[in-house]
Amino acid sequence: MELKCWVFVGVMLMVIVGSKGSEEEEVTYDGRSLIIGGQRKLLFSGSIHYPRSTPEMWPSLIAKAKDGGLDVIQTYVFWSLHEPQPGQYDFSGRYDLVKFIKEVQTQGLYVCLRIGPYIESEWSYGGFPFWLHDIPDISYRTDNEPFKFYMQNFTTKIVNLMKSEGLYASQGGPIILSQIENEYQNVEAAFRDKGRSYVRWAASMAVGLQTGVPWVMCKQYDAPDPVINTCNGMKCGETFAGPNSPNKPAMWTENWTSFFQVFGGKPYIRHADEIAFHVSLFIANNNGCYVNYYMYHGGTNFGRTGTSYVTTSYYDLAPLDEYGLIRQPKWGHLKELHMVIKACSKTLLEGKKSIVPLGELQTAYVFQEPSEGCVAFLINNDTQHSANIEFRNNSYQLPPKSISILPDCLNATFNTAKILTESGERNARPELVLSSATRWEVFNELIPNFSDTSLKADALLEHMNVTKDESDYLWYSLRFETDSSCSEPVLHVRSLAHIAYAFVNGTYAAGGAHGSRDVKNFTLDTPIKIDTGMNEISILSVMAGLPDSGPYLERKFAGLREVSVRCNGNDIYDLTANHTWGYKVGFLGEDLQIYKQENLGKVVWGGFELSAPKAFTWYKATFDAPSGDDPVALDLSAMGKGEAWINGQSIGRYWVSLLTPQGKPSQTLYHIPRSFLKASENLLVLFEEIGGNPRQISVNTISWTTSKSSNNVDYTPNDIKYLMTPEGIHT
Ligand SMILES: *[C@@H]1O[C@H](CO)[C@@H](O)[C@H](O)[C@H]1NC(C)=O
Ligand SMILES: *[C@@H]1O[C@H](CO)[C@@H](O)[C@H](O)[C@H]1NC(C)=O
Ligand SMILES: *[C@@H]1O[C@H](CO)[C@@H](O)[C@H](O)[C@H]1NC(C)=O
Ligand SMILES: *[C@@H]1O[C@H](CO)[C@@H](O)[C@H](O)[C@H]1NC(C)=O
Ligand SMILES: *[C@@H]1O[C@H](CO)[C@@H](O)[C@H](O)[C@H]1NC(C)=O
Ligand SMILES: *[C@@H]1O[C@H](CO)[C@@H](O)[C@H](O)[C@H]1NC(C)=O
Ligand SMILES: *[C@@H]1O[C@H](CO)[C@@H](O)[C@H](O)[C@H]1NC(C)=O
Ligand SMILES: *[C@@H]1O[C@H](CO)[C@@H](O)[C@H](O)[C@H]1NC(C)=O
Ligand SMILES: *[C@@H]1O[C@H](CO)[C@@H](O)[C@H](O)[C@H]1NC(C)=O
Ligand SMILES: CC(=O)N[C@H]1CO[C@H](CO)[C@@H](O)[C@@H]1O
Repeated sequence: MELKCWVFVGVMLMVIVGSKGSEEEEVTYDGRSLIIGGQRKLLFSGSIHYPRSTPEMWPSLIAKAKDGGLDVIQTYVFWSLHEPQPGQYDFSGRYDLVKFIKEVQTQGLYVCLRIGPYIESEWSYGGFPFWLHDIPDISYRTDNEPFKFYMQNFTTKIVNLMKSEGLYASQGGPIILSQIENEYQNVEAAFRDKGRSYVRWAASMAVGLQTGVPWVMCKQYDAPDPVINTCNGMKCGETFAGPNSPNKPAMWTENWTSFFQVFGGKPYIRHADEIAFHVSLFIANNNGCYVNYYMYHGGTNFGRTGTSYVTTSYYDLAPLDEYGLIRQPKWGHLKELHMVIKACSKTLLEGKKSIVPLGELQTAYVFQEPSEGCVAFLINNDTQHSANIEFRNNSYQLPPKSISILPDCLNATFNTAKILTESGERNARPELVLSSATRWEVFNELIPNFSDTSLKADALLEHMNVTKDESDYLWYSLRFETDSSCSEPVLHVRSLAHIAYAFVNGTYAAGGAHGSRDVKNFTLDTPIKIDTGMNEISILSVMAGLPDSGPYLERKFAGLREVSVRCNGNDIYDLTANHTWGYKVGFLGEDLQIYKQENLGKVVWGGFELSAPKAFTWYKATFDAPSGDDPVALDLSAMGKGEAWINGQSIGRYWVSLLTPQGKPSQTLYHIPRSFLKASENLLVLFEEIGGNPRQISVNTISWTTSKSSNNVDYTPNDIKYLMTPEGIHT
C-alpha cells in the first residue's frame, strides 16, 4: 500500500508533463495550494527574464526548464524598456513579452507574470523609466497621485495587452499568477501611513483589473486580501512566517539559486545540495506548494540595463548558465528532486502532516493520506555529523545537513546531499584572436573644456538629473584662476557616482577613483599642475548603472559633491559653490552612434599603435563568426572598462580593471548572442575608458563537458577552462 506513491511515478509524470491545454481554467487557492481547473497543484517555477536573452534563445531555455522539471516560468515586466517615453510603447525583439509568453504556452508550461511595475531585479532604476523622475511632485512607491497615475496606467496597459491576447488562464492562456509591487516591506516603514495606504491602493487597483487569476505580493507580510503574501530569500523553510491568512497557501517567489555578482565583489556560490535542502524543507515544514528559482536562467544585462556595479553576466551560476547551457550538477540534482516530489504531490497536498522527533537535531515530517499514500522527509539539521536514525522500525543514514525523501515512507529515494548527477566543467575555446595590428582602427575622444559645455550652473548638479540616463558619463568643467600662492596643488574630489577621472588643461591628471556597491562615497585626490592665471579643470563622473532600490529613489543623489584645490594641505580654493560649472553629457561617439555601421564614417578613424594606448578611445575591428552552434563570448581580459557593441547592438558594459578581493576581474568573458552575428565581417566596436590591448581580445565558443573532479563542484564565473591558450592562434 505504501509503495503506491512510488509506483505512481510513471503515470504522474506523464500527466504533469504536457498537461497544459488551452481550455479556460479557473485559478483559485486555499490554505494548502493553488487550485487550477479544480486541481490542487504543487508547482516548481523558474525565473527567466525575456530581455536578458534573445527570442532565438527562448525556445531552448524554456525546453530545458521543462526538462528540468519546472511547471511555471516566472518573469518580471520591464517598464523602462516598454515605455521609453510616456505613452510610447515598445514590444519588439527582445522586448516581445507576448511572444515569450506564447512560447511558454506552446511548450505546455504556466506563467507567473510579475508586473511590479517596480521590479528592482538589479535592473537600472529598478525598472522605472527615467522620465518618471521629471513628473512634477512625484514620489515613487507611496500614496502619491502622480506616481499612482503612471503605475496604474502601465499596469493597466500590460493587463489589457495580456487580455487582448487571451493569455490569462481564465481565458485559456498560461498565466496563473500576477505580481503587483515587489518586496515593498523593505521600504514601507519609510513612508509611514502613506506606505500602508499605498499597499492597500496597489492591491485593490490590481484586483480591480479583473485578470481572473490571483495576485501575489512578495515579501509583504500585510498583503491585503485576496492578494497572497509570498516569501523571497534563500531559506524560506526557516525564515518565512507563513501566509497572513489561513486561507492562503505558502509560496516562495524567489529562492535565490546563487546571488547576483557585482564588479569588484566577492563571488557568491550556492551549491546544489544546499538549494535542494531548503526547497525540501519549505515543502515539508511550511507546506510549501510553489517554489520559484531566482534565477533559473539569469542571462545578460545587455546595453546599460544593469544596476549600479552589477556585472553584465547575470546569475551565471543558475541551473542554466548565462549562455543558456545546462550547469551540472545543479540542473540535474534539482531535476531529480522535482521528479521525486511531483511523484508524490497528491499525498503531500492531501495528506495529514505529523512531525516526529528522531533525535536532537533530526526530525521526520510525515504526510499520510487516510487510506493509502505516505511520504516522509527525514531531516538531519546537524551541519557536522551524519546521523543514524530509526524511522518506522527501519534505520536510515542521513548525511550532515540533509533531507532524505521517502515517497512511500520506506524507501529513501532521494537525499539532498547525495548528488548523483555528474559535475560539469565549462570550457572556452578561443576560435580566433584579433591580434592583427591592421585589423584595428581607433578614434580618440577630446577632453571638453568649459567653453565646450552647453549647460552652466553655479553649483555641482546631481548626475542623473543632467544625463537623464542617456549616457553613463557626465562632464563637470570649470575655468579656474589662481594667484601665485598655491604650491604643491592637490585636486580633491568627493563623489557619490561610481568613478571619477580628472583633467587639467586637457591633460589627464588622475583617473579611475571609484566607489563600490557597498561604499558609495569616494574621493579622488591627485597632485596637479596649475599655472598662475587661467586653468581648465574637467572632471568626468561615471555611473555604471542607476540605483535600483531603497525608498525615495527619485531623490537619490549621484555625482560630484565637493571639489577643491588644496595648497600645502589646506583647502584654498573651494570650487563646490560660488563657481560656474559647465556640463556636458556623454561623448561625441555616443551622440553619433559610431558603433553602428552606417555611422562609422562620421568620425575619422586612425591606425592602432600599441605603444600609445589612450583613455577614452573607440576601437573597431571586424571578425568572422566561429562555425557551429555553440554560444560565443569575447574575452576582454586585456581591456579596462567600457562598453562593447557587435553589429550595432550593445552586449553590455565590461569592467575588467576592478578586481575582486581575490585579485581577479569579476568578469572577463562577455556573451555575444548568436543572433547578433552574421557569418562574416561582424563589426566589433569598443569604447574604452582606461586603455588596454585589443590585440589580445579573443572570440571564444563555450561548451560544457563532464568533469573528472568530484561532484557538487560549482565554478565561479571566471573558473573557465581554456581549451587552448588564446596566444596559440592568430589571424
Ligand atoms: C496612459 O497615459 C497615456 C499618456 O501618457 C494615455 O494616452 C493613455 O490613455 C493612458 N492609459 C490609461 C489606461 O490610462
Ligand atoms: C537548523 O539549525 C539552524 C541553526 O541552528 C536553525 O537556525 C534552523 O532553524 C534549524 N532548521 C531546522 C529545520 O530545524
Ligand atoms: C515497529 O516494531 C514494533 C515492535 O517490533 C511494532 O509494535 C510496531 O508496530 C512497528 N511499527 C511500525 C510502524 O511498523
Ligand atoms: C527503492 O527505490 C529505488 C529507486 O530509487 C529502487 O531501485 C529500489 O528497488 C527501491 N527499494 C525498495 C526496497 O523498494
Ligand atoms: C582645452 O584647453 C586646453 C588648453 O587650454 C587645450 O589644450 C585643449 O585642446 C582644449 N580642449 C578642447 C576640447 O578644446
Ligand atoms: C533637476 O534639474 C532641474 C533643472 O534642469 C531642476 O529644476 C530640478 O530641481 C532638478 N531636480 C533634482 C531632483 O535635482
Ligand atoms: C561621505 O563622506 C563625507 C566626508 O567624509 C561625509 O561627510 C559624508 O557624510 C559621507 N556621505 C555619505 C553618504 O556617506
Ligand atoms: C592652462 O591653459 C592656460 C591657457 O588656456 C594657460 O594659461 C595655463 O598656463 C595652462 N596651465 C598649465 C599648467 O599648462
Ligand atoms: C558663496 O558665496 C556666499 C555669498 O556670497 C557666501 O555666503 C558663501 O560663504 C560662499 N561659499 C563658499 C563655499 O565660498
Ligand atoms: C526571507 C529569507 O530567507 N531571507 C534570507 C535570504 O538570504 C539572505 C542571505 O543569505 C538572508 O540574510 C535572509 O535572511
